[in-house]
Amino acid sequence: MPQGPFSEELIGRLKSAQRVAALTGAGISAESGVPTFRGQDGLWKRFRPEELANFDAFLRNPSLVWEWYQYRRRIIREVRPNPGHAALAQLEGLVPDFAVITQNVDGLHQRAGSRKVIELHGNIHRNRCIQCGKVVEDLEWEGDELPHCRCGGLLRPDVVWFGELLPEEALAQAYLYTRTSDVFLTIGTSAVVQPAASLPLEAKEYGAYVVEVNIESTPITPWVDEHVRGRAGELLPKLVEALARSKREGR
Ligand code: BJW
Ligand code: ZN
Repeated sequence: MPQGPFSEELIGRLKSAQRVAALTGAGISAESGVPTFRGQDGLWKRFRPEELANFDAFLRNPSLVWEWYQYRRRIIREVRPNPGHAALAQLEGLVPDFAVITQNVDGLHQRAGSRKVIELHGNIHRNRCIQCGKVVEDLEWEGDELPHCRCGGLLRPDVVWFGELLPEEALAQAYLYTRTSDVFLTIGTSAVVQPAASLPLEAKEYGAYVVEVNIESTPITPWVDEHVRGRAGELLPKLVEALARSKREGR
């Protein structure tokens, strides 16, 4: 009989796994108070993320896009990692090789103690020059003037917008973990933004046991091995506890 919301099958597979990966999306940070992109929560001043998170929108109206990022940075600076982030940090200590592959730019996995974090969409705390590419961290900027690089180029957040390539090294690491993991968790993502959305399906093709944790169904729900419905911050600590207990009891 399953002890809690996750199957015995999953606990058994996690116990014998050599490598495990967890793909995370905005849903895992929702319980920290970071708004998600889509759904009810997803609108900022009536703009959809697709209208702001692209280079053309930035060139057309850099002030608007900067305002959106400064608004989000303020939120992220004030929130804390939640029990969902903490559980994944603990999971890293319970399996031989574990990586978080995150679409989030908020840095909350690192703040919760996860060490192997693959950031697919960059990091909101960094900026880069659109002219020379120089990376500028921890920019203290609140003024009316847009922030510029020493070379005169406009600075932009060092994140990945629609139509842009994902960072090569991060993507390579993500595919490595996707193709070699015994268990693949997909947590709090709507699974609509490519190429991240196709990683769980690719993991399955390569033989992983794929488990989705989400408060609702997504386009990949019919294809996963196990869909566990609910909040990541409530479910993931239960998963870690069940695995730790099973390891203690040597079952
Ligand atoms: C909970 C919860 C709780 C809530 N517990 N769950 C192939 C086919 C079609 C299109 C494309 C394709 N390949 C590429 C594209 C184009 C495009 C794309 O995918 N478009 C689709 C939307 C159609 N992709 C790209 O452009 C990517 N680049 C690329 O592929 O380059 C190659 C290329 C270039 C040119 C042409 C073709 C190919 C880049 C994508 C970059 C995405 N960037 C953003 C912004 C990042 C910076 C920032 O943060 O500002 O990334 S957009 C935004 O969406 C952000 C997120 O990381 C990403 C995903 O969102 P996520 O995390 O899933 O959040 P939500 O809000 O959608 O969902 C939250 C979920 O949580 C929900 O399911 C809730 O139910 C759940 N939830 N509370 C558990 N407590
Ligand atoms: Zn520059």
